[in-house]
Amino acid sequence: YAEDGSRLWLRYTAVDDHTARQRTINLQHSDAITQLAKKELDSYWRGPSVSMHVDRKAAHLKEGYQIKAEKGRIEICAAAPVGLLYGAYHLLRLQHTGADVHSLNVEEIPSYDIRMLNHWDNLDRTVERGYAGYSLWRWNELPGKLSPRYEQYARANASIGINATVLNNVNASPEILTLDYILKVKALADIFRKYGIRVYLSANFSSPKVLGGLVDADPMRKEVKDWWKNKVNEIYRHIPDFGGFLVKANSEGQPGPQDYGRTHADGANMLADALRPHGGTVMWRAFVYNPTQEDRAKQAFQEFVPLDGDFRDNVIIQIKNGPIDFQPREPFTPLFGAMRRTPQMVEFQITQEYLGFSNHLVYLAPLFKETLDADTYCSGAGSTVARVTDGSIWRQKKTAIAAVANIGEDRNWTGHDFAQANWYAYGRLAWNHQLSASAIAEEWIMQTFTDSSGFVKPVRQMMMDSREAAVNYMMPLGLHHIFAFNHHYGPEPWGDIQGGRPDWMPWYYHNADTAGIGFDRTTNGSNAVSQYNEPLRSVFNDRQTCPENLLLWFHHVPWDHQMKNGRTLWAELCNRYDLGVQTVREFQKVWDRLEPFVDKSRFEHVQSKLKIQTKDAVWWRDACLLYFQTFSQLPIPYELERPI
Ligand code: GCW
Repeated sequence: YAEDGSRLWLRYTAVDDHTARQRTINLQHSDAITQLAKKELDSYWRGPSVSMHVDRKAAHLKEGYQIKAEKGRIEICAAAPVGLLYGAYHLLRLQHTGADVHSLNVEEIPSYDIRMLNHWDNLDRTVERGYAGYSLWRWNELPGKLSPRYEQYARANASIGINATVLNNVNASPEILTLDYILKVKALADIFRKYGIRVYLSANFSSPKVLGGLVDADPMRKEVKDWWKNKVNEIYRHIPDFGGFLVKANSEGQPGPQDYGRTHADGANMLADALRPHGGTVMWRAFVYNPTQEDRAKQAFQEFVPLDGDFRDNVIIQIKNGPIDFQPREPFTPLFGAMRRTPQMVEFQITQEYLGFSNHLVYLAPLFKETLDADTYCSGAGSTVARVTDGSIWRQKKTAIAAVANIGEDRNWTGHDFAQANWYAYGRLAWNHQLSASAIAEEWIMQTFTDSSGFVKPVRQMMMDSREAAVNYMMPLGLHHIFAFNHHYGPEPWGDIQGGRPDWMPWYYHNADTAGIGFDRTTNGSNAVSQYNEPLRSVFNDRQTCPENLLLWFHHVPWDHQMKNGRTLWAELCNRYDLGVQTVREFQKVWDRLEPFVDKSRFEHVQSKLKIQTKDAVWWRDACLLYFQTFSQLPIPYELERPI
């Protein structure tokens, strides 16, 4: 059949009867999930016999597993059936990546309890910031007709350990909570359950008013609380393992508790109380800002830190990795580690809203790792964002991590074949945040394309270089948010004249003038540096010690400032932009040489996407440099390719 990328990284080949007779797959349980684990191994496992058992005493494994290979047999042990399923997928991954499966001694315990995808899918099947076609969820056909892709989706997620999904956009339509939709959601939940996946929903805070006809949605009023309790009970009657709610409140025009003079904690706690008897969780987002604020980067911290200790223990504050909005590079959000008595989780974005949509090859694991490994110093050195959120610094009842999905109805799920790697990498890091970006890339390539080293090595290198390349041709040295106002695809550092909102004017972020460029967030500027713990505060505050890849995030820097490599800021800016372009041109050459390793259809797909990426990189470089040059009044160095 035509290769269309639809099989993702799940390209197992079925074993023949002879192989199947050579080994057995034994179970000590017969629940649906364990049966599924057996079915996967029966169909695809070509190694020694496997026996699987659940050991309730092994509770420390959580949803993890142990795999031991001894005397020609493999044993998988887990505390729960889903651990066996994950163990089975791990074996298949090892088989596919050429590991020696005859001597294994593996223990894997997931880094986070809840490993979640957030879909920004609307009920009309458009996807906010989605670049892979319409939503997978065919609401008009549900619950009667079930697309085969629901199960394929669940299997792909289970194979990398994802166990939770929020089906609808955080800009939530209240309608999702009507009985009609609850029954549609139930149909999906029934499929996903077999794969260990729980369903969550984004809730619109005004639902009691819009759906229930109440006069308001004030979280302190009894009628409102009762409405939510009844609604939650209704959901659990149909979906007994419903996960809970994700809420975007008082942000970008969404309703919330502040509409009634209440706090985020008042709002979150009301929902948490309704969910508590059923074991449900509230993910309350910290992505809040007010367009007139002097520095948007400071606002989440300002609003949430004073509420520390006020939230119920089944509320988790969901915080974007950076303080602005999924930019190509941001420092970590200083809210991480700033609330000792409030569970926190990271929200990443897999969909490439600010990274060239599904046109640019940008491997995101290095970006994810940069945040997870960032040291907050909240409890001394080594207090990384990963450790702040995984419960190892401060205990949390449940730990979680989320990312905005890049999945749609496209045959290859994600638009760009290489964007599948970002879904994969997110899942693997949610399972184990210690894995390296490069190791994940390698296992993804081997499973998705081929294990020939002539292919794996150059492709891994290209993936590993790709995020920095995008930073270079879009926003090097700490520049941020100079995107076109509406669509966020191309450059618009000159600003959208009709846009109106001051914080959406790109010059607000880059502040270029004849003296220099960059956003002064030092103690002399917006003082956002003060939200970071020492030593970061001082390191960021001083132009000489601030990491150069964040220089213009924290400083307004003169054009003739001398960089560590001896170039002036202007020359280095030109150099970076051009380097970004040249790197993507190299990607084209690398890919062209790999034609013999790849099927025609995926080869050509990626080849044409790389053409677009190169063209866009040139566009970014030329637009930004020619615009910034009107302030710097300096020539673009002759050794670089010159804007046309
Ligand atoms: O990144 C921005 C997007 C909005 C999005 C918002 C959010 C869902 O531009 O489209 O809305 O963030 O995260 O809430």
